[in-house]
This record gives sequence, structure tokens and C-alpha cells, in this order.
Amino acid sequence: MNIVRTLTLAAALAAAPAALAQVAVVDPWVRGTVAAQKSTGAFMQLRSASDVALVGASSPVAGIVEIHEMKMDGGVMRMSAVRKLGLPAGKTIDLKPGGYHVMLMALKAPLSEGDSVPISLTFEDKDGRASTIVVNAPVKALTAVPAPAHTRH
Ligand SMILES: [Cu+2]
Repeated sequence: MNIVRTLTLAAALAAAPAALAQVAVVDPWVRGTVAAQKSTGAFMQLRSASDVALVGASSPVAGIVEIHEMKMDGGVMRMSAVRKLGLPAGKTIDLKPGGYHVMLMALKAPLSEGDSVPISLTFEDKDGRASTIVVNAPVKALTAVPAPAHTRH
């Protein structure tokens, strides 16, 4: 497990006192797609030094990006959009197949192993100040990790 990126996030408002949050994004990756597949998941571990929340994401490869949660509901795996994913200080939040993930939808092209997908992650601190970091997530082959089917929305 590598720490891919640890960035210091500055407050969006230059005039505000320097509100700094540190979020480490560990092992980001994106599941590869096959032709005509329009959505896939991005996975990573997030750890913040202070209480923040992941409130949004975007990527140039996808028309729509949402934060999703996947869970069993009456024996059926269901996904639902999450407006805010809280990152309590010092706690590692695992985005992984079958759980939380960043959903890349309306894909503009298939994603193949070896590609690198830039993903912007927007975090908000408890005072409502937003900051964004960009990670480059390598694409892993569709079969790299077994997971429930994840192609329909
Ligand atoms: Cu999803």
C-alpha cells in the first residue's frame, strides 16, 4: 500500500484564516470497462487529519460522478447516492467494491488497464469551507478484484 498523495488543502477563500485540512488518498484505482459499458467505480482509502466530508467528485472521463454506497437490502445489492461521506479525524474510510465508491457515469470512452484517470475530490470542513484535490487513479482490469455486478443504474 503506497501513500499516493498527501496534500495540504487550503481554504478556498484567500481572505479567510488559513483553514488547513490534510487528506491522504491511498491506493486509488478504477475498475476497467468493456466496450459500451457506461459506468464504473473508483475506489481508494481516505484519511483526514481533521473532521471533513467528501461532498463531491468529478472526472474528465465521465459526464456524471457521484459518491455511492452499496449495501445489502433484503438480499439484493443496491447502490444509492450519498450527498456527504464523513471522514472523522484520523479514521481511514475505505472505498471498496461492495461498499462506498466513487461512481463514474456517462463514460466518454472505455477505460483500459494501464490508463490513468484523474479524479477531483471535493472536501468540506466543518465550517463549510470546500477544497479540492486531484488524484490520478490507475485502471485495473475488470477481473482484478471479484465484486458484484456493477454496471447498471
Ligand atoms: Cu455506484
